[in-house]
Parts: sequence; structure tokens; C-alpha cells
Amino acid sequence: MESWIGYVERHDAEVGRLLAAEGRRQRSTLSLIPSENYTSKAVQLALATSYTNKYAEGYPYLWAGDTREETKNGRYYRGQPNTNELERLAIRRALELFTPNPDAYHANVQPLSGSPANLAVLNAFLEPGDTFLGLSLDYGGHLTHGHPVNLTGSIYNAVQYRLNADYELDYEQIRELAHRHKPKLIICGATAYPRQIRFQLLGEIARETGALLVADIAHICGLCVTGYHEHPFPHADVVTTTTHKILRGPRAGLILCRRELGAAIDRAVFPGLQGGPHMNTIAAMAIALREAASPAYHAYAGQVVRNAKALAEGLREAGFVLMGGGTENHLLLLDVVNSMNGLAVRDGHYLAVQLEKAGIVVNKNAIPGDTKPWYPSGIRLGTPAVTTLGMQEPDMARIAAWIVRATRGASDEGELQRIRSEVAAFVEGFPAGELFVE
Ligand code: DSN
Repeated sequence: MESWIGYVERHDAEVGRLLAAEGRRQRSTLSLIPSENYTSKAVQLALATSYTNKYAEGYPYLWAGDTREETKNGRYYRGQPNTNELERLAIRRALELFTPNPDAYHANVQPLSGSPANLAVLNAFLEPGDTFLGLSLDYGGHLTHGHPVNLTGSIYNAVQYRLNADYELDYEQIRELAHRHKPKLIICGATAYPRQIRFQLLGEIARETGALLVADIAHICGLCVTGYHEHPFPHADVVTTTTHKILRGPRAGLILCRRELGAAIDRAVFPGLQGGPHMNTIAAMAIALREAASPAYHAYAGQVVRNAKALAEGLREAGFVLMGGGTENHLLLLDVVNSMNGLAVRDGHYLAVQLEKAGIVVNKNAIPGDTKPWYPSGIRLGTPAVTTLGMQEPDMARIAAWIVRATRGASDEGELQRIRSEVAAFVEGFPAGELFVE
């Protein structure tokens, strides 16, 4: 039988060639970017279905929370029997996976990704100029948590909090800022924070000061639903997440909230920010949500954390400086400029480029005090993708050894090529048959 990619290659040779090349790249390199993963083949195939042809502006109900039979179609276009059933299924699975009581919460599965999800939440509860608190980007926050170059930092009055000297969220500073600025909303969550987030404490601070607590758990959602990280509910009023990181779903966003906030969230997503939802993506999301409720996913999440600790240990022993001293979740942030007793590379950009030549794919990352985002001092590593391939602690020791060798030999192109061959043979040794559409 002709392969899927073979079919595309026959139809469009240029795109088909690039599809095949990307598959080969992913199967022969180590993906250590903590926000990346490998989805199941079922998730990828659902994305490639006829739902991509269908417009479905609106919701599969007339208003949030309404479940009556006669109001099961709140769409602006006809032809929705399948989209309505599919979106309801995705909503139910999201509520069952993420909330302590599906009847008390609401889910919106339409955000196109994490940034629109966060913007919609801010838009739901804030007027332009209103104040909210968020973690500063250079301390591990996200652009949409109020960075000045992002809309969230220009439309609203974003007050930024930081980490303390122990590389922990500065909960005292957050409390002080919340009392001083009386924000309508506090957003927590991070993209480069190797520690656990104390949602209960943040919920207390929010309630003391009359703010809503929004938890962006894009990086850690899979740990929260399996008990490897404190769960944001019931402390947070609203939770946002992407579905393509540790959750292993399609590139998309998801918002969950207390049921009484659901109508405001829905209005903010559509028509406030977006038009038609991507129903093929929602189909793939529903599959990923079911997969994430399985015992196999629970085991996976535990292994992600154990692997991150093993990788951290291997790198620390070799002299790498780990921000926060190690990891309590799925990721590590290395200060590469000050690592390895003077064998330091000049910046994280350079090291990320050289590591890629060795088949080790990471991203450069700012650490506190950095002033040049393109040439930061750090790199960020994570274990969600390599764990999906089936790697375990001993494999992390091998990866750490390759990173150390590639860092020492960063200016030696021959050494990087030798490592690349070893890495490719190693990665190709893991069975990936269920992960790649070919
Ligand atoms: N780009 C994502 C990450 O890599 O963490 C955040 O949006």
C-alpha cells in the first residue's frame, strides 16, 4: 500500500520531499526542547482528515453550561452534526482529565494555541489599562504574561514579578505586589522554570487581594493530571494550557475555568478573538486527551520527571551550572557561559547551534541578568520527547555524556559529526513505529 507521504510526494514533489525529510530529521536526532514531543500516529492522522474542510463558528450549545437537547447547536453555519458531537466529546474529555468535578467546571477547546488562549482569558476579565501580575520573561515567564513586546504587555498594565535568590518564585514579592497594585488578575506559569509552582499559595494571595488566579500550565499539564505536580484546581479560577507539549496532542490551546466564568471565556475566544475553530485539531485533541487519561500516560509522566533528574545529575557532575540547582519537573535550564570550570562557551546561541550539528536539538534561553535575547547565556533542555521514544535513566547518562563531549568539542566540526553519527544510531534504535506517519 502506498504510504501517506508517498501519496503527497506524487501529488506535490516539493512538499512531499520536505515532509519526508522532517520525518527523517525527527527520527535521527535527540529532541530535547522541553516544549516539544512526539504525538501518536492517531493524533497526526486525525489532523489530516476532512474536518479541516468545515467551518464551525460558534459552539455546540447556545450558551456555556446549557445541555438541553434543543439548544445543542450554537453554530452560525449549517452542516454541524459531526462537529457538534466531536466538540462535546473533546470538552467532556478535557473536563474529566483536568478538573476535580466536571459538573462544576467549563472547558473551551477552541483556542488555536497557548498565546490566543492567554490573550482570550485576559480579554475576558480585563479592560484596556487594567492591571495584572505575571512572571517576567527573563525569569522564565512567557511573552503573553505581560512582556512589553507582546499585546498583553501593551494593552494592559502588566506588573512583572520575579524569582528570589534561591531561584524560586518570589511568593513574598508576588504578595506584596498584589496588595500594592490590586490587580484584577494574577497569571502564573512558566516556560523555563525547573521548580514546582505552589498553586495553593498563589490562590491564597489572589483571594487575599481580590484577584482572579489564572494558571498557565502548558509546560506541566501532564505532570499536574498525573500527580507529579500540584494541581492548579481548585486554587486557580482559570487554567490555560497548550495541548502539544507534554500532553502529546496537536498544536492547540485549551481553557478550563470555574463554570460561572465559562460564558465570559467563550465570548472572549469567539467572537472576541477567533473565528472558526479548527475542527480537525479538536478531533486530534480529543484523542490526545483520552490517551493522557491512560495508565500508560501516568507511567510516562513519572518517567519524564525521573529522566529530567537523571539528565540534570549527569550534567551537574560534569560541571554544568543548573539554574535552581537541578529540576523538580521536566526541564533544566543551564547557564552555559559559567559552566564547566572555564571551558565555557561564549553564549547559549552558539552552543545550541553546535549541539544541533551533533544531532542534539535544544533551545537557547535567557537567564536572569541577560540583556541580549538573541545571545542569551542559557540553554533549556527537557525530557518529554525522549521519554516518549522510550528512553530511561541510563539513556539520560549517555545523552549527558554527548552534551559534555559536544560542549568540550564545540569548535571541532569533526567531533560534532562523530557524535551526530552515534546519536543517530542511538535514536534510530528506539522503536517509533506508532509515532510517525510515513
Ligand atoms: N514556545 C513555548 C515554549 O517553548 O516554551 C512557549 O510558548
